[in-house]
Amino acid sequence: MTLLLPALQSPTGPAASREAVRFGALSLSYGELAAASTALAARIADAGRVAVWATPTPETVIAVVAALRAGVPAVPLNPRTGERELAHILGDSEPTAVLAGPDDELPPGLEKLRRVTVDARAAAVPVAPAGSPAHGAGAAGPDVYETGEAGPEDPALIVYTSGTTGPPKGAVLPRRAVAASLDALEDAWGWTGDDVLVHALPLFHVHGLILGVLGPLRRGGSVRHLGKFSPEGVARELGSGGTMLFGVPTMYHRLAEALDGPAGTTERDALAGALGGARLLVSGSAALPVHDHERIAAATGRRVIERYGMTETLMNTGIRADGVPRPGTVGPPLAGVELRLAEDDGAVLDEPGAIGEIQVRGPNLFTGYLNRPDATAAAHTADGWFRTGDVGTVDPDGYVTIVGRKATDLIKSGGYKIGAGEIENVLLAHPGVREVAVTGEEDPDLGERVVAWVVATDPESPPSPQELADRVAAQLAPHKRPRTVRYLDALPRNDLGKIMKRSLRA
Ligand code: MCA
Ligand code: AMP
Repeated sequence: MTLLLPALQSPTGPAASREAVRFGALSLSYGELAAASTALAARIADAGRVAVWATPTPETVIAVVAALRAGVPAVPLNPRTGERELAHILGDSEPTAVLAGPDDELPPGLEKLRRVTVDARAAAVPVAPAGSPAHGAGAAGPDVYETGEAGPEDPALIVYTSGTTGPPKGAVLPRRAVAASLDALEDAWGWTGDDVLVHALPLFHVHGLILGVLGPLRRGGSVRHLGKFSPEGVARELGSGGTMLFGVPTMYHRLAEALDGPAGTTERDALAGALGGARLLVSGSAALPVHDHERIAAATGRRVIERYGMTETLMNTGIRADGVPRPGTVGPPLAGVELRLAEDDGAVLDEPGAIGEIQVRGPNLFTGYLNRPDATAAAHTADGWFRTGDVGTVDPDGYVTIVGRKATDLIKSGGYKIGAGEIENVLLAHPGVREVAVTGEEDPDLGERVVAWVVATDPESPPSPQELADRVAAQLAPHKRPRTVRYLDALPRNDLGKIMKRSLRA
């Protein structure tokens, strides 16, 4: 079969000494990453399925690459996942081992698993000259892993994603989808091994892990991860060799804010210069407001381009590097992706200007939700198209604009998808909460912010916003915590007793 990561197969000479990943002061060459992942692949070859404690570190890169090269499906875990969500993910995906760094403190839920320690410091040895049998270049050996054990339909990764109700579902992403989506982006963006990608995205979602790490590695290029997002970090890395920046709209909003200061301050000018000098600034995971598009273009002379994806589909559309950037749109379908609009009753819409649900088909799609044939079936039409739940229009030249989303119970905050139902379930379990409804409210920084509307058991002493936020952070994840709590005497309900969330928002 075609290799997922050919540049890591048996790199020698200059290909082996090329930088693959850099996290702060720690850098791994292709030779070092090949050697470390080959050694780790051997240790997990019989693991069945592995969990990866996906901190923003080179250890996560080694772990995921090793799993891919061994043909072992990997489940990336958000290291901040709370108790309840972690228990669900482990129970559902049943990994036999967890791959983690030497200093990671793992929560009790993971103690039952075999711990496999990944140490990037031990991997980052000087690269030996070409032909030498020692470290780096030579140590990977000839075609030891990724040699046909795993086929294109075999799962590469299982990535958990929230729905409107219930706990997150594991999207099973086959090797074929990862390869197809990354190659479509190569075509759209002229993405090559000479590119140096800069980002600060978490490594447990598609954006940061598949696009942000496997993307550069598939091309034989490099990625520099900032560890934590900051405009200074972006300026530093783009100003010293970075060619592309990937981020969520919240990050671009923060860059736009940093650029808003008066010209002439050193930091602001360094940032404007670094962004202006990049080959490609790409935003995704949520809509980037036109105002932020314009502020960045005005300050840097460079346009941010958007691409539209989803955990289940990987990338669907994108503005091409050689295309016309049009703020507010997400560009035409990528190579190999079929896209159509449909009505609620399934009727396909093809008249100009029609608004409908975006449905997609192509080699970029997942194979299904783990252990959830019901949910997998519900997400597809009878004729095999995936229902994204996003509502959009298609211009005559094929450019897609997303105008909304079918489900009101999904919130996109900071680029994270969050289900209202999962938060409501956690808050309802608090003895001080009698009733609760969770909604998303517009937020200039996060896009949407999680808001909890609470009817307290004892209105005289309701649980504090902090207490409720902490509870959600501890049970689910910090990014799901309500940022605003509003107290009510009763929730608005219709005649059938259903909570009317739209009137709450109004
Ligand atoms: C605050 N914190 C808490 C609490 N309150 N921790 C525990 N309990 C609490 N009550 C901590 C947080 O852990 C964090 O710690 C710090 O306070 C700030 O957290 P937060 O407010 O959540 O951070 P933020 O500033 O709002 O983060 C903005 C962000 C982030 C950096 C833009 O939202 C982000 O990384 N988003 C990326 C999401 C993403 O990659 N989505 C892709 C999925 P500390 O200070 O130590 O950090 S979509 C996808 O993959 C599809 C395919 C696509 O199209 O891309
Ligand atoms: P997730 O389920 O976390 O993978 O998020 C996927 C969702 O993010 C999509 O269904 C869209 O609603 C949204 N999304 C991703 N990229 C964009 C974009 N460029 N513009 C608007 N929404 C986007």
